[in-house]
Amino acid sequence: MADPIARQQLSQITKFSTLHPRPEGHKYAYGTAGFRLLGSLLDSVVFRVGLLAALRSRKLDGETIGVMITASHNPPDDNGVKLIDPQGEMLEASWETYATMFANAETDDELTKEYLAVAEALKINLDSPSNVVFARDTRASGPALVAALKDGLQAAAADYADYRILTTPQLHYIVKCINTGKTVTPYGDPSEQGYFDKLSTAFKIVTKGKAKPPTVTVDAANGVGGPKLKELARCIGSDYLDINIVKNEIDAVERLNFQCGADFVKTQQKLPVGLEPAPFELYASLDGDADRIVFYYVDEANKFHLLDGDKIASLAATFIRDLIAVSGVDLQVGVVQTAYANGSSSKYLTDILKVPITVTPTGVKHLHHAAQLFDVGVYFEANGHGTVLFSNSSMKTLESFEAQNPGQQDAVTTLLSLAALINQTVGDALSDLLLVIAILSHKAWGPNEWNLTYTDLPNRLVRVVVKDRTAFKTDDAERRLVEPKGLQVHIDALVKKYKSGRSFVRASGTEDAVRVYAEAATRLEADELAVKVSDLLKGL
Ligand code: NG1
Ligand code: ZN
Repeated sequence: MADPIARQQLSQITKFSTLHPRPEGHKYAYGTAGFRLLGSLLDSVVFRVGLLAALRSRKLDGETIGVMITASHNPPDDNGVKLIDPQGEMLEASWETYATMFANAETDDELTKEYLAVAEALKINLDSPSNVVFARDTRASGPALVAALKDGLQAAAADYADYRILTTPQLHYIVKCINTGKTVTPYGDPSEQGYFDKLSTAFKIVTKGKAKPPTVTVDAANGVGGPKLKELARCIGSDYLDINIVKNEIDAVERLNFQCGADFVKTQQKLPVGLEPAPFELYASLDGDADRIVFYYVDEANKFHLLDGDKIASLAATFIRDLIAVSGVDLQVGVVQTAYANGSSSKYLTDILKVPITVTPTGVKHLHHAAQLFDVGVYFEANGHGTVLFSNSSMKTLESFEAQNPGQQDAVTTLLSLAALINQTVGDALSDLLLVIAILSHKAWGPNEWNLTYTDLPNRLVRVVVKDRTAFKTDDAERRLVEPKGLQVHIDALVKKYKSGRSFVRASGTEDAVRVYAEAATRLEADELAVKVSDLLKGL
Protein backbone atom coordinates (compact mmCIF):
# COMPACT_ATOMS: atom_id res chain seq x y z
CA MET A 1 0.00 0.00 0.00
CA ALA A 2 0.99 3.59 -0.58
CA ASP A 3 3.17 5.57 1.86
CA PRO A 4 1.65 8.35 3.99
CA ILE A 5 2.28 11.12 1.43
CA ALA A 6 0.73 9.10 -1.35
CA ARG A 7 -2.18 8.16 0.90
CA GLN A 8 -2.83 11.80 1.67
CA GLN A 9 -2.71 12.67 -2.03
CA LEU A 10 -5.17 9.91 -2.86
CA SER A 11 -7.60 11.02 -0.20
CA GLN A 12 -7.35 14.62 -1.48
CA ILE A 13 -8.13 13.39 -5.00
CA THR A 14 -11.20 11.50 -3.83
CA LYS A 15 -12.34 14.53 -1.86
CA PHE A 16 -11.85 17.07 -4.65
CA SER A 17 -13.32 14.73 -7.22
CA THR A 18 -16.69 14.86 -5.47
CA LEU A 19 -16.77 18.56 -6.41
CA HIS A 20 -16.38 17.64 -10.09
CA PRO A 21 -18.83 14.83 -10.76
CA ARG A 22 -18.77 13.06 -14.07
CA PRO A 23 -21.97 13.60 -16.11
CA GLU A 24 -23.79 10.32 -16.52
CA GLY A 25 -23.85 8.46 -19.78
CA HIS A 26 -21.20 10.44 -21.61
CA LYS A 27 -18.25 8.60 -23.16
CA TYR A 28 -15.12 10.75 -23.47
CA ALA A 29 -12.16 10.22 -25.78
CA TYR A 30 -8.81 12.00 -25.97
CA GLY A 31 -8.56 12.44 -29.74
CA THR A 32 -6.23 14.25 -32.15
CA ALA A 33 -7.28 17.56 -30.61
CA GLY A 34 -7.43 16.39 -26.97
CA PHE A 35 -10.90 16.39 -25.40
CA ARG A 36 -13.27 18.64 -27.27
CA LEU A 37 -17.01 19.01 -26.75
CA LEU A 38 -19.67 21.20 -25.15
CA GLY A 39 -18.02 23.29 -22.42
CA SER A 40 -20.80 22.33 -20.01
CA LEU A 41 -19.73 18.68 -20.19
CA LEU A 42 -16.07 19.28 -19.45
CA ASP A 43 -15.78 20.13 -15.75
CA SER A 44 -14.91 16.61 -14.58
CA VAL A 45 -12.71 16.02 -17.61
CA VAL A 46 -10.58 19.10 -16.96
CA PHE A 47 -10.27 18.24 -13.26
CA ARG A 48 -9.00 14.79 -14.23
CA VAL A 49 -6.65 16.21 -16.85
CA GLY A 50 -5.11 18.15 -13.97
CA LEU A 51 -4.39 14.86 -12.22
CA LEU A 52 -2.88 13.39 -15.35
CA ALA A 53 -0.71 16.46 -16.03
CA ALA A 54 0.65 16.16 -12.48
CA LEU A 55 1.54 12.50 -13.05
CA ARG A 56 3.06 13.19 -16.45
CA SER A 57 5.37 15.83 -14.98
CA ARG A 58 6.38 13.47 -12.15
CA LYS A 59 7.11 10.72 -14.68
CA LEU A 60 9.44 13.15 -16.49
CA ASP A 61 11.41 14.15 -13.40
CA GLY A 62 9.43 17.31 -12.76
CA GLU A 63 9.75 18.76 -16.24
CA THR A 64 6.98 21.27 -16.90
CA ILE A 65 3.82 20.07 -18.66
CA GLY A 66 1.34 22.46 -20.31
CA VAL A 67 -2.45 22.31 -20.26
CA MET A 68 -4.34 24.39 -22.80
CA ILE A 69 -8.06 24.99 -22.46
CA THR A 70 -9.46 25.77 -25.90
CA ALA A 71 -11.74 24.43 -28.61
CA SER A 72 -9.86 26.10 -31.45
CA HIS A 73 -12.17 26.71 -34.44
CA ASN A 74 -15.25 25.07 -32.84
CA PRO A 75 -18.41 27.05 -32.00
CA PRO A 76 -18.46 29.28 -28.87
CA ASP A 77 -20.30 26.82 -26.61
CA ASP A 78 -17.69 24.11 -27.12
CA ASN A 79 -14.49 23.93 -25.20
CA GLY A 80 -11.61 21.52 -24.92
CA VAL A 81 -8.43 20.61 -23.16
CA LYS A 82 -5.11 19.19 -24.25
CA LEU A 83 -1.73 18.49 -22.76
CA ILE A 84 1.61 19.78 -23.95
CA ASP A 85 4.78 17.73 -23.48
CA PRO A 86 8.07 19.27 -22.25
CA GLN A 87 9.54 20.23 -25.62
CA GLY A 88 6.30 21.99 -26.55
CA GLU A 89 5.08 18.96 -28.45
CA MET A 90 1.74 17.21 -28.30
CA LEU A 91 1.21 14.66 -25.52
CA GLU A 92 2.96 11.34 -26.18
CA ALA A 93 0.42 8.98 -27.76
CA SER A 94 0.66 6.25 -25.11
CA TRP A 95 -0.65 8.71 -22.50
CA GLU A 96 -3.79 9.46 -24.51
CA THR A 97 -5.13 6.14 -23.23
CA TYR A 98 -4.67 7.20 -19.61
CA ALA A 99 -6.40 10.51 -20.36
CA THR A 100 -9.39 8.66 -21.80
CA MET A 101 -9.38 6.20 -18.91
CA PHE A 102 -9.36 8.93 -16.24
CA ALA A 103 -12.09 10.91 -18.02
CA ASN A 104 -14.38 7.87 -18.09
CA ALA A 105 -13.84 6.63 -14.52
CA GLU A 106 -17.37 6.09 -13.17
CA THR A 107 -16.81 7.08 -9.54
CA ASP A 108 -14.44 9.14 -7.42
CA ASP A 109 -13.02 5.92 -5.95
CA GLU A 110 -12.48 4.37 -9.33
CA LEU A 111 -10.65 7.51 -10.46
CA THR A 112 -8.38 7.42 -7.41
CA LYS A 113 -7.65 3.75 -8.00
CA GLU A 114 -6.74 4.42 -11.61
CA TYR A 115 -4.49 7.29 -10.57
CA LEU A 116 -2.62 4.97 -8.21
CA ALA A 117 -2.55 2.17 -10.77
CA VAL A 118 -0.93 4.40 -13.42
CA ALA A 119 1.58 5.69 -10.86
CA GLU A 120 2.49 2.13 -9.87
CA ALA A 121 2.62 0.77 -13.41
CA LEU A 122 4.93 3.56 -14.53
CA LYS A 123 6.93 3.61 -11.28
CA ILE A 124 6.02 7.22 -10.55
CA ASN A 125 6.97 8.46 -7.11
CA LEU A 126 3.96 10.47 -5.92
CA ASP A 127 6.18 12.41 -3.58
CA SER A 128 8.37 13.78 -6.38
CA PRO A 129 8.10 17.32 -7.83
CA SER A 130 5.45 18.12 -10.40
CA ASN A 131 5.20 21.30 -12.46
CA VAL A 132 2.34 22.38 -14.68
CA VAL A 133 1.54 25.61 -16.56
CA PHE A 134 -1.77 26.39 -18.16
CA ALA A 135 -3.71 28.95 -20.17
CA ARG A 136 -7.05 29.31 -21.90
CA ASP A 137 -8.65 31.04 -24.88
CA THR A 138 -11.45 33.63 -24.67
CA ARG A 139 -14.46 31.28 -24.34
CA ALA A 140 -17.08 32.01 -21.66
CA SER A 141 -16.70 28.52 -20.16
CA GLY A 142 -12.92 29.03 -19.72
CA PRO A 143 -12.73 30.51 -16.19
CA ALA A 144 -14.85 27.75 -14.61
CA LEU A 145 -12.77 25.09 -16.35
CA VAL A 146 -9.60 26.74 -15.09
CA ALA A 147 -11.02 26.46 -11.57
CA ALA A 148 -11.61 22.72 -12.14
CA LEU A 149 -8.08 22.32 -13.44
CA LYS A 150 -6.62 24.09 -10.40
CA ASP A 151 -8.56 21.73 -8.14
CA GLY A 152 -7.06 18.76 -9.98
CA LEU A 153 -3.53 20.14 -9.71
CA GLN A 154 -3.97 20.99 -6.06
CA ALA A 155 -5.41 17.57 -5.26
CA ALA A 156 -2.41 15.94 -6.94
CA ALA A 157 -0.04 18.31 -5.11
CA ALA A 158 1.45 19.81 -8.27
CA ASP A 159 3.07 23.25 -8.46
CA TYR A 160 1.42 25.33 -11.14
CA ALA A 161 1.45 28.70 -12.88
CA ASP A 162 -1.59 30.28 -14.51
CA TYR A 163 -0.66 32.08 -17.76
CA ARG A 164 -4.26 33.28 -18.14
CA ILE A 165 -5.34 34.05 -21.71
CA LEU A 166 -2.91 32.96 -24.42
CA THR A 167 -2.96 31.53 -27.92
CA THR A 168 -2.30 27.78 -28.03
CA PRO A 169 1.12 28.23 -29.70
CA GLN A 170 2.15 30.81 -27.09
CA LEU A 171 1.66 28.22 -24.36
CA HIS A 172 3.62 25.62 -26.37
CA TYR A 173 6.41 28.21 -26.68
CA ILE A 174 6.40 28.89 -22.94
CA VAL A 175 6.53 25.17 -22.06
CA LYS A 176 9.58 24.69 -24.29
CA CYS A 177 11.26 27.82 -22.88
CA ILE A 178 10.82 26.63 -19.30
CA ASN A 179 12.20 23.17 -20.00
CA THR A 180 15.15 24.33 -22.07
CA GLY A 181 15.93 27.27 -19.77
CA LYS A 182 18.88 25.60 -18.09
CA THR A 183 20.23 23.78 -21.15
CA VAL A 184 22.89 24.95 -23.61
CA THR A 185 20.18 25.81 -26.12
CA PRO A 186 17.50 27.78 -24.25
CA TYR A 187 14.53 28.40 -26.51
CA GLY A 188 13.69 31.84 -25.13
CA ASP A 189 12.31 33.78 -22.21
CA PRO A 190 9.33 31.87 -20.74
CA SER A 191 6.89 34.75 -20.82
CA GLU A 192 4.45 36.30 -23.23
CA GLN A 193 6.75 39.30 -23.62
CA GLY A 194 9.60 36.89 -24.38
CA TYR A 195 7.49 35.41 -27.18
CA PHE A 196 6.70 38.83 -28.67
CA ASP A 197 10.33 39.93 -28.40
CA LYS A 198 11.66 36.76 -30.06
CA LEU A 199 9.29 37.01 -33.01
CA SER A 200 9.55 40.75 -33.52
CA THR A 201 13.35 40.79 -33.36
CA ALA A 202 13.56 37.90 -35.83
CA PHE A 203 11.06 39.55 -38.19
CA LYS A 204 13.12 42.75 -38.30
CA ILE A 205 16.32 40.84 -39.09
CA VAL A 206 14.67 38.70 -41.78
CA THR A 207 13.16 41.77 -43.51
CA LYS A 208 16.20 44.03 -43.04
CA GLY A 209 16.85 46.15 -46.11
CA LYS A 210 13.48 45.30 -47.70
CA ALA A 211 10.73 47.83 -48.36
CA LYS A 212 8.03 48.04 -45.69
CA PRO A 213 5.33 45.54 -46.67
CA PRO A 214 1.86 46.75 -47.66
CA THR A 215 -0.77 46.68 -44.89
CA VAL A 216 -2.20 43.22 -44.22
CA THR A 217 -5.76 42.84 -42.96
CA VAL A 218 -6.26 39.99 -40.49
CA ASP A 219 -9.59 38.45 -39.44
CA ALA A 220 -8.97 37.31 -35.87
CA ALA A 221 -12.16 35.16 -35.68
CA ASN A 222 -13.20 37.31 -32.65
CA GLY A 223 -10.78 35.23 -30.63
CA VAL A 224 -7.59 35.41 -28.63
CA GLY A 225 -5.43 35.99 -31.72
CA GLY A 226 -6.70 39.57 -32.14
CA PRO A 227 -5.32 41.20 -28.98
CA LYS A 228 -2.14 39.10 -29.19
CA LEU A 229 -1.50 40.13 -32.78
CA LYS A 230 -2.07 43.76 -31.82
CA GLU A 231 0.60 43.47 -29.16
CA LEU A 232 2.98 41.66 -31.49
CA ALA A 233 2.53 44.36 -34.16
CA ARG A 234 3.16 47.03 -31.50
CA CYS A 235 6.45 45.31 -30.59
CA ILE A 236 7.49 45.20 -34.24
CA GLY A 237 6.60 48.87 -34.68
CA SER A 238 4.77 50.71 -37.44
CA ASP A 239 8.06 51.63 -39.12
CA TYR A 240 8.28 47.97 -40.14
CA LEU A 241 4.74 46.68 -40.42
CA ASP A 242 1.09 47.75 -40.38
CA ILE A 243 -1.58 45.21 -39.55
CA ASN A 244 -5.26 46.00 -39.71
CA ILE A 245 -7.14 43.65 -37.38
CA VAL A 246 -10.83 42.94 -38.06
CA LYS A 247 -13.26 40.53 -36.33
CA ASN A 248 -11.63 41.44 -33.07
CA GLU A 249 -14.59 41.51 -30.69
CA ILE A 250 -13.34 39.15 -28.02
CA ASP A 251 -15.99 40.27 -25.54
CA ALA A 252 -18.82 39.30 -27.89
CA VAL A 253 -18.24 35.66 -26.97
CA GLU A 254 -21.01 34.38 -29.23
CA ARG A 255 -19.19 35.74 -32.28
CA LEU A 256 -16.12 33.55 -31.84
CA ASN A 257 -15.46 31.74 -35.15
CA PHE A 258 -18.91 32.84 -36.30
CA GLN A 259 -19.01 33.45 -40.06
CA CYS A 260 -15.32 34.27 -39.95
CA GLY A 261 -11.97 32.73 -39.09
CA ALA A 262 -9.66 30.28 -40.83
CA ASP A 263 -11.98 27.28 -40.72
CA PHE A 264 -14.96 29.21 -42.12
CA VAL A 265 -12.88 30.67 -44.96
CA LYS A 266 -11.20 27.36 -45.84
CA THR A 267 -14.27 25.11 -45.67
CA GLN A 268 -16.69 27.58 -47.28
CA GLN A 269 -14.03 28.80 -49.71
CA LYS A 270 -15.27 32.36 -49.27
CA LEU A 271 -14.62 35.66 -47.48
CA PRO A 272 -15.55 36.23 -43.84
CA VAL A 273 -19.05 37.69 -43.78
CA GLY A 274 -19.00 41.50 -43.92
CA LEU A 275 -15.43 41.85 -45.20
CA GLU A 276 -15.17 44.14 -48.23
CA PRO A 277 -11.71 43.62 -49.62
CA ALA A 278 -9.74 45.87 -51.95
CA PRO A 279 -8.45 44.01 -55.02
CA PHE A 280 -5.00 42.38 -54.86
CA GLU A 281 -4.41 43.22 -51.20
CA LEU A 282 -3.40 40.50 -48.78
CA TYR A 283 -5.91 39.21 -46.21
CA ALA A 284 -5.61 36.45 -43.63
CA SER A 285 -7.90 34.64 -41.18
CA LEU A 286 -6.86 33.07 -37.87
CA ASP A 287 -8.82 30.45 -35.98
CA GLY A 288 -10.13 30.77 -32.42
CA ASP A 289 -6.85 29.84 -30.69
CA ALA A 290 -4.54 31.24 -33.38
CA ASP A 291 -2.77 28.06 -34.42
CA ARG A 292 -4.18 28.08 -37.95
CA ILE A 293 -4.01 30.70 -40.67
CA VAL A 294 -5.17 30.95 -44.27
CA PHE A 295 -4.57 33.83 -46.65
CA TYR A 296 -6.67 35.16 -49.53
CA TYR A 297 -7.35 38.09 -51.83
CA VAL A 298 -9.82 39.17 -54.49
CA ASP A 299 -8.93 40.08 -58.06
CA GLU A 300 -10.21 42.99 -60.17
CA ALA A 301 -13.48 41.09 -60.79
CA ASN A 302 -13.89 40.60 -57.02
CA LYS A 303 -13.22 36.87 -57.45
CA PHE A 304 -12.02 35.19 -54.25
CA HIS A 305 -8.67 33.34 -54.28
CA LEU A 306 -7.64 31.17 -51.33
CA LEU A 307 -4.00 30.73 -50.31
CA ASP A 308 -4.20 27.79 -47.94
CA GLY A 309 -1.74 25.63 -46.01
CA ASP A 310 -0.46 24.01 -49.20
CA LYS A 311 0.34 27.40 -50.70
CA ILE A 312 2.07 28.46 -47.47
CA ALA A 313 4.13 25.24 -47.46
CA SER A 314 5.29 25.67 -51.04
CA LEU A 315 6.11 29.36 -50.50
CA ALA A 316 8.15 28.54 -47.40
CA ALA A 317 9.87 25.54 -48.99
CA THR A 318 10.89 27.54 -52.09
CA PHE A 319 12.25 30.41 -50.04
CA ILE A 320 14.24 28.20 -47.68
CA ARG A 321 15.52 25.98 -50.48
CA ASP A 322 16.77 29.08 -52.37
CA LEU A 323 18.45 30.51 -49.26
CA ILE A 324 20.19 27.19 -48.65
CA ALA A 325 21.40 27.18 -52.26
CA VAL A 326 22.78 30.74 -51.97
CA SER A 327 24.45 30.02 -48.64
CA GLY A 328 26.21 26.89 -49.87
CA VAL A 329 25.23 25.02 -46.68
CA ASP A 330 24.64 21.31 -47.17
CA LEU A 331 21.06 20.93 -45.90
CA GLN A 332 17.94 19.39 -47.36
CA VAL A 333 14.44 20.83 -47.19
CA GLY A 334 11.49 18.43 -47.25
CA VAL A 335 7.75 18.94 -47.12
CA VAL A 336 5.21 16.87 -45.20
CA GLN A 337 1.62 16.77 -46.38
CA THR A 338 -1.54 14.77 -45.74
CA ALA A 339 -3.90 13.23 -48.28
CA TYR A 340 -5.88 16.49 -48.18
CA ALA A 341 -3.05 18.42 -49.84
CA ASN A 342 -4.17 19.63 -53.22
CA GLY A 343 -2.80 17.43 -56.02
CA SER A 344 -1.41 20.49 -57.80
CA SER A 345 0.66 21.42 -54.77
CA SER A 346 2.23 17.97 -54.56
CA LYS A 347 3.00 18.05 -58.29
CA TYR A 348 4.50 21.55 -58.01
CA LEU A 349 6.73 20.53 -55.10
CA THR A 350 7.91 17.36 -56.77
CA ASP A 351 8.18 18.33 -60.45
CA ILE A 352 9.10 22.01 -60.33
CA LEU A 353 10.77 22.59 -56.97
CA LYS A 354 12.27 19.07 -56.77
CA VAL A 355 11.57 19.02 -53.05
CA PRO A 356 10.91 15.60 -51.44
CA ILE A 357 7.46 15.04 -49.94
CA THR A 358 6.35 12.69 -47.17
CA VAL A 359 2.64 11.95 -46.82
CA THR A 360 1.33 11.10 -43.35
CA PRO A 361 -2.09 10.41 -41.86
CA THR A 362 -4.15 13.43 -40.76
CA GLY A 363 -3.24 14.94 -37.39
CA VAL A 364 -0.47 17.35 -36.62
CA LYS A 365 1.51 14.94 -34.48
CA HIS A 366 2.09 12.69 -37.52
CA LEU A 367 3.21 15.61 -39.67
CA HIS A 368 5.42 16.97 -36.91
CA HIS A 369 7.26 13.69 -36.42
CA ALA A 370 7.80 13.21 -40.15
CA ALA A 371 9.10 16.79 -40.49
CA GLN A 372 11.70 16.10 -37.79
CA LEU A 373 13.35 13.61 -40.15
CA PHE A 374 14.40 16.36 -42.60
CA ASP A 375 17.17 18.91 -42.00
CA VAL A 376 14.50 21.52 -42.51
CA GLY A 377 11.00 20.05 -42.49
CA VAL A 378 8.08 22.13 -43.72
CA TYR A 379 4.67 20.81 -42.72
CA PHE A 380 1.22 22.23 -43.21
CA GLU A 381 -2.23 20.78 -43.29
CA ALA A 382 -4.28 22.24 -46.12
CA ASN A 383 -6.44 23.93 -43.46
CA GLY A 384 -3.53 26.18 -42.50
CA HIS A 385 -2.05 24.46 -39.47
CA GLY A 386 1.66 24.01 -39.77
CA THR A 387 5.19 25.18 -39.21
CA VAL A 388 8.80 24.67 -40.30
CA LEU A 389 11.20 22.67 -38.14
CA PHE A 390 14.97 23.17 -38.18
CA SER A 391 16.70 20.09 -36.78
CA ASN A 392 19.28 20.51 -34.00
CA SER A 393 22.06 19.44 -36.33
CA SER A 394 20.97 21.96 -39.01
CA MET A 395 21.06 24.69 -36.40
CA LYS A 396 24.59 23.66 -35.44
CA THR A 397 25.62 23.57 -39.10
CA LEU A 398 24.21 27.05 -39.69
CA GLU A 399 25.65 28.51 -36.51
CA SER A 400 29.16 27.24 -37.24
CA PHE A 401 29.14 27.93 -40.99
CA GLU A 402 31.97 30.07 -42.28
CA ALA A 403 30.66 32.16 -45.15
CA GLN A 404 32.96 32.85 -48.09
CA ASN A 405 31.25 36.08 -49.16
CA PRO A 406 28.60 38.59 -47.98
CA GLY A 407 25.88 36.88 -50.06
CA GLN A 408 26.44 33.61 -48.24
CA GLN A 409 26.58 35.40 -44.90
CA ASP A 410 23.27 37.16 -45.57
CA ALA A 411 21.60 33.90 -46.52
CA VAL A 412 22.82 32.13 -43.37
CA THR A 413 21.76 35.05 -41.16
CA THR A 414 18.31 34.99 -42.75
CA LEU A 415 18.01 31.22 -42.25
CA LEU A 416 18.97 31.50 -38.58
CA SER A 417 16.51 34.33 -38.05
CA LEU A 418 13.80 32.31 -39.80
CA ALA A 419 14.39 29.52 -37.30
CA ALA A 420 13.72 32.06 -34.55
CA LEU A 421 10.74 33.62 -36.30
CA ILE A 422 9.04 30.28 -36.93
CA ASN A 423 7.56 28.58 -33.86
CA GLN A 424 9.55 25.35 -33.49
CA THR A 425 6.97 23.68 -31.25
CA VAL A 426 3.70 23.75 -33.18
CA GLY A 427 1.79 25.52 -35.97
CA ASP A 428 1.42 29.16 -34.98
CA ALA A 429 -0.80 31.58 -36.91
CA LEU A 430 1.01 34.71 -35.70
CA SER A 431 4.44 33.34 -36.51
CA ASP A 432 3.23 31.98 -39.86
CA LEU A 433 1.72 35.37 -40.67
CA LEU A 434 5.07 37.08 -40.17
CA LEU A 435 6.83 34.34 -42.14
CA VAL A 436 4.58 34.83 -45.16
CA ILE A 437 4.84 38.63 -45.01
CA ALA A 438 8.64 38.38 -44.77
CA ILE A 439 8.90 36.02 -47.75
CA LEU A 440 6.58 38.14 -49.89
CA SER A 441 8.62 41.22 -49.11
CA HIS A 442 11.85 39.43 -50.09
CA LYS A 443 10.28 38.43 -53.37
CA ALA A 444 8.47 41.77 -53.82
CA TRP A 445 5.33 39.72 -54.45
CA GLY A 446 1.70 40.45 -53.77
CA PRO A 447 -0.85 37.69 -53.17
CA ASN A 448 -1.52 37.35 -56.88
CA GLU A 449 2.10 36.56 -57.75
CA TRP A 450 2.16 34.04 -54.90
CA ASN A 451 -1.05 32.44 -56.13
CA LEU A 452 0.29 32.12 -59.67
CA THR A 453 3.00 29.67 -58.61
CA TYR A 454 0.51 26.86 -59.28
CA THR A 455 -3.26 26.52 -59.74
CA ASP A 456 -5.22 24.47 -57.24
CA LEU A 457 -7.34 21.65 -58.61
CA PRO A 458 -11.01 22.26 -57.74
CA ASN A 459 -11.89 20.09 -54.75
CA ARG A 460 -14.75 19.19 -52.47
CA LEU A 461 -14.85 17.86 -48.92
CA VAL A 462 -18.06 16.14 -47.82
CA ARG A 463 -18.99 14.93 -44.36
CA VAL A 464 -21.04 11.74 -44.39
CA VAL A 465 -22.73 10.29 -41.32
CA VAL A 466 -22.49 6.48 -41.26
CA LYS A 467 -23.65 3.83 -38.82
CA ASP A 468 -20.15 3.01 -37.59
CA ARG A 469 -17.19 5.08 -38.65
CA THR A 470 -14.77 2.63 -37.00
CA ALA A 471 -15.67 0.19 -39.80
CA PHE A 472 -13.61 2.44 -42.12
CA LYS A 473 -9.98 1.35 -42.09
CA THR A 474 -7.30 2.79 -44.33
CA ASP A 475 -3.70 2.37 -45.36
CA ASP A 476 -1.26 4.28 -47.59
CA ALA A 477 -1.49 7.39 -45.35
CA GLU A 478 -5.30 7.20 -45.40
CA ARG A 479 -5.46 7.35 -49.18
CA ARG A 480 -6.93 3.86 -49.61
CA LEU A 481 -9.71 2.01 -47.82
CA VAL A 482 -8.93 -1.49 -46.64
CA GLU A 483 -12.32 -1.89 -45.00
CA PRO A 484 -15.26 -2.07 -45.64
CA LYS A 485 -13.95 -4.68 -48.05
CA GLY A 486 -14.50 -4.03 -51.75
CA LEU A 487 -15.36 -0.33 -51.42
CA GLN A 488 -11.99 0.93 -52.67
CA VAL A 489 -12.47 -0.88 -56.00
CA HIS A 490 -15.64 1.13 -56.61
CA ILE A 491 -13.92 4.39 -55.66
CA ASP A 492 -11.06 3.58 -58.07
CA ALA A 493 -13.53 2.89 -60.87
CA LEU A 494 -15.21 6.27 -60.35
CA VAL A 495 -11.94 8.20 -60.07
CA LYS A 496 -10.71 6.77 -63.37
CA LYS A 497 -13.52 8.54 -65.20
CA TYR A 498 -12.31 12.03 -64.26
CA LYS A 499 -9.39 13.99 -65.62
CA SER A 500 -6.91 14.65 -62.76
CA GLY A 501 -9.39 12.83 -60.53
CA ARG A 502 -8.49 11.79 -56.98
CA SER A 503 -10.75 10.80 -54.14
CA PHE A 504 -10.47 9.06 -50.79
CA VAL A 505 -12.61 8.24 -47.79
CA ARG A 506 -11.52 8.17 -44.15
CA ALA A 507 -13.11 8.26 -40.72
CA SER A 508 -12.84 11.63 -38.99
CA GLY A 509 -10.75 11.64 -35.82
CA THR A 510 -12.68 14.55 -34.32
CA GLU A 511 -16.32 13.95 -35.36
CA ASP A 512 -18.62 10.98 -35.58
CA ALA A 513 -18.59 10.89 -39.39
CA VAL A 514 -16.49 9.94 -42.37
CA ARG A 515 -15.03 12.46 -44.79
CA VAL A 516 -15.04 12.17 -48.55
CA TYR A 517 -12.46 14.21 -50.42
CA ALA A 518 -12.54 14.61 -54.20
CA GLU A 519 -10.60 16.70 -56.67
CA ALA A 520 -10.71 16.89 -60.46
CA ALA A 521 -9.86 19.15 -63.38
CA THR A 522 -13.03 21.25 -63.14
CA ARG A 523 -15.34 22.44 -60.37
CA LEU A 524 -18.28 20.49 -61.80
CA GLU A 525 -16.31 17.27 -62.02
CA ALA A 526 -14.86 17.61 -58.52
CA ASP A 527 -18.38 18.13 -57.11
CA GLU A 528 -19.77 15.24 -59.14
CA LEU A 529 -17.01 12.88 -58.05
CA ALA A 530 -17.58 13.84 -54.40
CA VAL A 531 -21.30 13.15 -54.71
CA LYS A 532 -20.76 9.81 -56.46
CA VAL A 533 -18.24 8.59 -53.90
CA SER A 534 -20.55 9.75 -51.08
CA ASP A 535 -23.36 7.78 -52.71
CA LEU A 536 -21.27 4.62 -52.37
CA LEU A 537 -21.54 5.06 -48.59
CA LYS A 538 -25.34 5.08 -48.52
CA GLY A 539 -26.69 2.48 -46.13
CA LEU A 540 -23.26 1.78 -44.57
P1 NG1 B 1 -10.56 15.01 -38.79
O1 NG1 B 1 -11.85 15.31 -38.10
O2 NG1 B 1 -9.84 13.80 -38.31
O3 NG1 B 1 -10.71 15.07 -40.28
C1 NG1 B 1 -9.79 17.58 -38.50
C2 NG1 B 1 -9.02 18.16 -39.66
C3 NG1 B 1 -7.54 17.89 -39.41
C4 NG1 B 1 -7.08 18.41 -38.06
C5 NG1 B 1 -8.01 17.91 -36.97
C6 NG1 B 1 -7.70 18.48 -35.60
C7 NG1 B 1 -9.59 18.21 -42.05
C8 NG1 B 1 -10.04 17.46 -43.23
N1 NG1 B 1 -9.41 17.52 -40.92
O4 NG1 B 1 -9.53 16.20 -38.44
O5 NG1 B 1 -6.81 18.45 -40.46
O6 NG1 B 1 -6.97 19.80 -38.07
O7 NG1 B 1 -9.38 18.18 -37.29
O8 NG1 B 1 -8.29 19.70 -35.35
O9 NG1 B 1 -9.39 19.43 -42.12
ZN1 ZN C 1 -6.80 25.99 -33.59
